[in-house]
Amino acid sequence: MYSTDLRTDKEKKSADQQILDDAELWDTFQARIDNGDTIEAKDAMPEKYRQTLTRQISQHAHSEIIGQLPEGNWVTRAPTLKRKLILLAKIQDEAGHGLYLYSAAETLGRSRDDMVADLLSGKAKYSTIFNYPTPTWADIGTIGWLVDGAAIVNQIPLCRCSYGPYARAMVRVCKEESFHQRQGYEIVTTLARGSAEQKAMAQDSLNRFWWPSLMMFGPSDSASTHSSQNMKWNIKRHSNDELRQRFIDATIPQAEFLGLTIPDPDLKWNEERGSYDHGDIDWDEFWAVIKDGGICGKDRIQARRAAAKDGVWVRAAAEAYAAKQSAKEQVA
Ligand code: FAQ
Repeated sequence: MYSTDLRTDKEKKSADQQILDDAELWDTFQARIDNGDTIEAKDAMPEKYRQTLTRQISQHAHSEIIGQLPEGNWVTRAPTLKRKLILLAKIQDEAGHGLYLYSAAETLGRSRDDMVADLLSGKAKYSTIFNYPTPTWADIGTIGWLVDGAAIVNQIPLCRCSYGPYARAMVRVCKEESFHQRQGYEIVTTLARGSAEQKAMAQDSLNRFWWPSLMMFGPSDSASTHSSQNMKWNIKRHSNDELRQRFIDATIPQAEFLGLTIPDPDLKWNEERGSYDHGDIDWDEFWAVIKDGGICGKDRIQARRAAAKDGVWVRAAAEAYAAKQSAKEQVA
């Protein structure tokens, strides 16, 4: 399709040249970061900065797109017309987030087609949370409450990320995620205040999604390969464990308010730290889901491959239309 990398070929070459040759560039670049500057698409930047951002933003975009699938499972079975409309709107928002993010990543020089090809071939990562199934309606509430909740805690600091196009995309994404979180919490509240069966359904969903939601923040700091460099570059502002702890501390009172139990017997308020201590996260499960796709990984990729195939004619029509319009403009 179309690249939104805004640089001319000459500018790309000269930026690349600078990156390779100019050790001073690293110092100048770091000084700009330390000064709190925003880096824009046309600015010279170390190749590693470009690569790690392309990696993170494209994984983020893939997560938004794949993230539509667990919820899409409930569009035809939402309990009321109103719930169905809200769910459809939320899923559409996730598609929009994917598009802003692919566009932000394209400004770094990779085409959307290439990034999507990596997703469809199974090469690219996306958040492990979306490889868990959604067998009950309560899961739609829990996804909004916990998954969007975790996404907000993780993404608010990204609104101050040093790379301008990503930071700006995150501002709008976060506003929409806040609304998603509230609609999810409202569904869970309705279930928790409903019949014994409905409350049990909400509890069961919390039991299944709690630990995978904690894994959304990435591996523990000691196992995180990118954190220290990315924090130096102001891409990340906080470590994985720090954000995970923030999410846990914010979510426990919400569960208490609902009369639901967080499935962690080791949760305990730590007076000294002013924070909750929690039990061990099963990192073997996390890495296994990354490696093998867990319960739903194969289905998720299969669904995206089918959508890409079914959409060939739509993309061809859009390209033909764009070509016609541009030919018309040239004549006029
Ligand atoms: N799943 O060195 P780190 C959403 C990988 S959007 C899979 O700590 P980093 C909206 C990581 O890529 C959810 N892989 O990496 C929604 C790296 O592998 P690599 C997505 C993971 O980048 C809601 C390796 O482990 N959000 O929920 C995961 O510094 C509801 C080592 O890790 C974002 O993408 C994982 N959970 O920190 C949609 C936010 N965690 O690339 C629909 C932006 C780590 O070297 C419905 N991303 N890995 O092969 C970030 O903030 C960061 O990239 C982290 C990971 C925090 C995810």
